[in-house]
Amino acid sequence: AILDTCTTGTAGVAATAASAGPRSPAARYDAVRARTDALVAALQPEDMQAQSMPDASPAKWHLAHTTWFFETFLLGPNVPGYEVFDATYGYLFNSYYEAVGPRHPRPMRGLVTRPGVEQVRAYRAHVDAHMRRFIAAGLDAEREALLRLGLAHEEQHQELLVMDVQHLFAQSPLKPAFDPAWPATAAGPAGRFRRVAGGPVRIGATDEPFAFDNELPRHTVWLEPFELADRLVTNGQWLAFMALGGYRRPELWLSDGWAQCQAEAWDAPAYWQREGDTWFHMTPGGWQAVDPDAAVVHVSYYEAEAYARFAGARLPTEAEWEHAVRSRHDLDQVDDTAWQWTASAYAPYPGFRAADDAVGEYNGKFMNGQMVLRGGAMATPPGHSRPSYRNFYRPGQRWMFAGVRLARDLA
Ligand code: AVJ
Ligand code: FE
Repeated sequence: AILDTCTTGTAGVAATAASAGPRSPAARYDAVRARTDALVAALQPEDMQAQSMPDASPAKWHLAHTTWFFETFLLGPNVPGYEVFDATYGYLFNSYYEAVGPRHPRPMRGLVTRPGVEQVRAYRAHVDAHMRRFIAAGLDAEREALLRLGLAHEEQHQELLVMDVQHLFAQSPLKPAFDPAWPATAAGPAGRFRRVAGGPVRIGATDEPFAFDNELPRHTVWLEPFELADRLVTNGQWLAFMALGGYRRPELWLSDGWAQCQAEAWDAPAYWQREGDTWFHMTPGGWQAVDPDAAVVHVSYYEAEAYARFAGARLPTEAEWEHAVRSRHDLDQVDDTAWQWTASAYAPYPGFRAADDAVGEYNGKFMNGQMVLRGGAMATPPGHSRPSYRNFYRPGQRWMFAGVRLARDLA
């Protein structure tokens, strides 16, 4: 049995969109930075140091890396005479930008015990002071766009931080809660299929104040009419899949998926563990009984795809998903509980060209071997996502908040 959960608590994290809205650049900057600080306020320094797997990063690294992004792409090139806070931080906190220089190997981030959390906080304060001065001096359109990128970037890391702390805490026998006040996943009846008209449809970012480069160019896609579920697949439906041998029937699975299912002995979504007759799972709210009426979370693309076949359905393409959400307002937006796997490989839109500079490495170089997820999750900062938003992960990954919305061809 699991010991009493111990709790940390991040209640009070702003529930309003921090980077979006009509507010001034200075106010948006402060709101995003403050939201990160609030997210980690209840963590202990030791919680912020450990790295539980190569895909995850220590919370301390997230705090420093997001700060490094502003220092490297905003302050360095634009503030004459700006001196970096510490000359070693470029090596430590560059994530993947080849154009910026070499970096510490990702799987070893948890071994970097210095700088400590207090020094990283000082780094944040230093960069914040310079960023506030830089923003106050006035931004042209290009710098304003870079600022929006930096803020959207930090928001992405806010969600990654929740994912990574959850994964870390799941390794502990104490199963601590990232936030004991984390809202329970919305429960409800199983979804129904809704008909969506096909035809030539426009896909991609419209006139939002900010979109990532991978959401452009906006372009036309031809869709046959189809059906899309108005809710995500629930835990109860997933339990039926498990009971009927879903994890033991190779005919339901893609070959690569079946290989990973076997190699890692999958028999349930990530974080699920049976105690007697009851399934429990790790959530940001701690160790909880699985609610059959809540959306299933922490399944890989391979599992989602196998489930769809089991259910006599399929996953929607990303264009179907976006068109449906733009045209059918009865699709349940509450289901932003979990990102939704699509059948679409993460690839450039027609005419996409990444910028030539280091910032061009942000999304474009990852357009290979990954699948697109649409929607948003409970850990996604409010206002961060949009109908054209393209999240992406490798098909076997499942520590992110990923669930399933089914589609169907018309009979
Ligand atoms: C879009 C979530 C897959 O985790 O690498 C963070 C977000 N990009 N820093 C990732 C991201 C640059 C990205 N994902
Ligand atoms: Fe990053």
